[in-house]
Amino acid sequence: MKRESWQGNFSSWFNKALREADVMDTRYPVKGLYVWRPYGLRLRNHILEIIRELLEKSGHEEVLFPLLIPRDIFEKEAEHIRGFENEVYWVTHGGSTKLDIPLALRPTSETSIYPMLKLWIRSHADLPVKIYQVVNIFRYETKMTKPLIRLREVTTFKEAHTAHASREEADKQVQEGVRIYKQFFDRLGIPYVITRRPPWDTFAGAEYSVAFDTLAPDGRTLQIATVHNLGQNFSKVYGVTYEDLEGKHQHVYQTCYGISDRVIAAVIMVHGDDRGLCLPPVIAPIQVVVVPIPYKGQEKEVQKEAEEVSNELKGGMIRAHLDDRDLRPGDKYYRWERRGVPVRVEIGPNDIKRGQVTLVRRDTGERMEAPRQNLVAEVKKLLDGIMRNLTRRAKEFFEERIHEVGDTESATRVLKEKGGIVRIAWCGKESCGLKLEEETGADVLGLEFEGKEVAGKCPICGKKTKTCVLMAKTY
Ligand code: P5A
Ligand code: ZN
Repeated sequence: MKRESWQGNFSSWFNKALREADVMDTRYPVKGLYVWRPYGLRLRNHILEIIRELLEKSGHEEVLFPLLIPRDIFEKEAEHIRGFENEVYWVTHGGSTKLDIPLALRPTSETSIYPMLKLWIRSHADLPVKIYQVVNIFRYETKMTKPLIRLREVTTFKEAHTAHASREEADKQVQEGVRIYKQFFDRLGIPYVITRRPPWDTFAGAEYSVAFDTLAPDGRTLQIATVHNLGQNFSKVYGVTYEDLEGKHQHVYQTCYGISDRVIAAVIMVHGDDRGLCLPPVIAPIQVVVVPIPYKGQEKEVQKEAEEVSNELKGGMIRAHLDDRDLRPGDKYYRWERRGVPVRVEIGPNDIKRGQVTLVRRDTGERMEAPRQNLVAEVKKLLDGIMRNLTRRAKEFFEERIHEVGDTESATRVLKEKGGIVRIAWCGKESCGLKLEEETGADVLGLEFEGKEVAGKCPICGKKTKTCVLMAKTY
């Protein structure tokens, strides 16, 4: 399937794709807030199932904290509040009564969770704590808002928070967080780079931040996950301590990591094409749509066969849907294509006569005939093949857009002409990093998390260096 308009004007492609697939309604009358429609919400929930599974499997327990945070508690950690003060919505009144202490709508939950951790953690035996929640958060974003990508109400904020007895354990936890997100994005076929963010782009209150970025079709990067090492910054402020083996009170070491609706945006934009969504079978709300092609006089027979096929697929644990509405088959094809359903099964009188069905792949448009017997196994094989193809196609697109460059001029040119990500030497000095950004008009994503050492020269100061940064135009 063609990917021309997909690449040409990403913003308009994205909005149209969301609308035509009934994922979201963007007409809600508050800026930065959008409505999930049933099909979109099912897609969202399938994605959540995967991250929940990965978190539970690695020992994280789900919790649920309140939305409101009292101002005095919210404002305790100085760096954190500095990072968020311009983004917080405040509740100041209950009815017409002014509240004694204004309440913040959480922009993230460190400051609501950690005072409670203080109460929960007593001794070293209570550690580590590994919890997560899936909640909405509010951020008064001032950059242009965009459905799923830059929201003022993030509706799908999955945040994990952990507490440990030592710095080493917290460092290890960062690695586990990274591993979990790798598995998550691999399952969705989303390609990524992982970088350690530079100091000026570290999460407010963290010692360091590791981030995942993927690529939009227009060549800009989108940050889709972050993992932060908080050190003892928060535990000191909120008094989160444990008694060690010698009976001494120590502050815990903490990490937190989060993803948002942006991963849903990533699934949609990374795999889509000119006909709209093209969903990975693992998370497609409907994996197979069955469309009867009735001919005069044989409507009953065709309908019966289509019902049987649909039920058989469902019995085989495939998310099948029978579309037997009174519409022309062509209209149905169109509609299910926009919604990204991976496989369409067509059943007409000829198929019945020959003991077969016709299968059509959403990703390639290919039509094929399959024997009616063993249909479940055949369709499962096809769904696996589609998943592999989507993953391969996305990876290819991504890797073609990572460029090695030697100086800021070629960085600027390559980013302008080809988009994507450039890898460029950097001595590690903040002033050189900021200068790199200034001279290229792009952002430093950071040092590659598991990057190889190179022999290079910082293009700003000329100093020899073994490290590279990744840079890109970002969303
Ligand atoms: C980690 C979880 C945090 O808030 N606290 C708990 C830490 N990190 S973060 O980087 O600020 O956010 C985590 C991820 O959420 C996405 N994100 C957003 N998505 C949509 N709209 C927004 N306004 C928005 N802000 C952040 C990013 O993917 C980010 O990496
Ligand atoms: Zn330098």
